[in-house]
Amino acid sequence: MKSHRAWIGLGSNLDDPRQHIEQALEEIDCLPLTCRLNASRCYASRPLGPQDQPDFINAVALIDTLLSPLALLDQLQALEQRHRRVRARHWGPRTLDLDLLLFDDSVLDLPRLSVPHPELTRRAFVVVPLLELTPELMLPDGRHLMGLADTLDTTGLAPLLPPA
Ligand code: PH2
Ligand code: MG
Ligand code: MG
Repeated sequence: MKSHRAWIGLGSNLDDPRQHIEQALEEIDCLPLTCRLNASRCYASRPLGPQDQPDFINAVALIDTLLSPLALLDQLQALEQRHRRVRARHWGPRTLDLDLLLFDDSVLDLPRLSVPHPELTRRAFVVVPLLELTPELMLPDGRHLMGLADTLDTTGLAPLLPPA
């Protein structure tokens, strides 16, 4: 069976966000048929969207998996549920958001899942940790992610020190 490389974006801005992210990184490593190869540092970031919500903690994980994209999505959504995520407001606060950013060189446009993540290249809190993990990363359309990073506003994005 062929294994796949996938990049997952993590975000949290409720109930001790750093703890949600650190725990989710461990849980991702324990998903079936999956191992986590690497993770970026955690970053503090200003909210994109509604401003009357706390700052986010964001990170990106790189995994190796035998799961299909939709099976992986099911696992990620189950993990969000375990963190008691409530889907209330669009782009509103959340305990844990897990976004499938990239899956090999796949381009998918399914009712439940678009890959690459449609907002990926517009979000500094995704692009900066992605580049930290994979500086040479090329998108399925052949563009180098590094070349896009210069165009992004990184105000309010700051790496955190590793946990003690
Ligand atoms: N996620 C959102 C909306 N806004 N802002 C930041 N800084 N980080 C996020 O992860 C984020 C956001 C919806 O997914
Ligand atoms: Mg998201
Ligand atoms: Mg999401």
